[in-house]
Amino acid sequence: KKVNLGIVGATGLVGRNLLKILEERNFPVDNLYLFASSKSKGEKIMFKGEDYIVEELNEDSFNRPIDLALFSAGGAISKTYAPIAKEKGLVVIDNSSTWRMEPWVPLIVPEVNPKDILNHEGIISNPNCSTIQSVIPLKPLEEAYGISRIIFSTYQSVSGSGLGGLEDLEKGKDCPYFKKYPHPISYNIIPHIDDFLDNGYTKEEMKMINETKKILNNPSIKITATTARVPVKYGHCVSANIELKNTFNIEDIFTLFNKSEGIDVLDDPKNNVYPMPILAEGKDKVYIGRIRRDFSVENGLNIWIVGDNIRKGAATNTVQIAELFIKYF
Ligand code: 11C
Repeated sequence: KKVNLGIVGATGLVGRNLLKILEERNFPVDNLYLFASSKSKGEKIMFKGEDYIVEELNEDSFNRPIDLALFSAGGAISKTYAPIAKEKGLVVIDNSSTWRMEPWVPLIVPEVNPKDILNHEGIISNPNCSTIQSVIPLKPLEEAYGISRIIFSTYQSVSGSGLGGLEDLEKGKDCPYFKKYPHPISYNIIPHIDDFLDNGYTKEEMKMINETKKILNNPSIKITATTARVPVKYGHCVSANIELKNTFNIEDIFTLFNKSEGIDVLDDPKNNVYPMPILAEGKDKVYIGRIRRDFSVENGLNIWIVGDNIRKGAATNTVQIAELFIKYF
């Protein structure tokens, strides 16, 4: 079965990776329509050896026989245009945070909760990048032992802010202005991702808390998070401190991760083997290491999780959701 596909935000960092990954995975595209803002109108983008012209997104863009639209153009565009697309009978897979926590919107990581897609009503959300890589190892732990509490601490690369973040990293620390950050990011770490809320947390921290509960379908897990931006181009790192409900042997945790979908264990400290962004860049697996018992609490476990935020954290996960859509509908 071939799909008529629209990409909204085709010229952005995630949009370009979407096209690359659709090609790599030989996604069955029939007609392809590329949309972006007026700035990119008329740009040519090659897909499977053919040039496609980028169109400016407007209210009539979906008056076409498009089956599936992949949105990655920020929250404001998704808020306005995803309902228009849905109204016209398209199914939207949305990368923004706008629709994720709506109870009627499935929030999917294909290795974790693929069947949630069966309940979709026209909009399906792709989770936040640091959430995606974190829930992949949490799912087998939740199934085997139950999880009572998680403390997330993240170290997130500048590509999470798009092309502007990558530009800011190159500006050094003495530049008078930055596109994405309130402080220099080179030679620095900024404990501030997305806007601050009245409760003292950032939106990124609340995304990790709320999205994890939704994807694991367990609102009773206690979760807290601190998220920080680090001067790395690609690849987010997450330290997860986890309290399990039941006792465990550390050897069994290794065995569990080794047989879980989407995970590669890199854990040989004597030989300096552990996951790092430079090892995850360009890959679609999530890398787990520094697996060890937290002796300070009962049934405590520490793990270090690294993933390519643009690929598995965004574009690859979106294409995998599109593949699920083909499988189930
Ligand atoms: C970052 N996690 O690294 C963000 C980017 O809600 O999809 C993705 C924001 C989102 O800045």
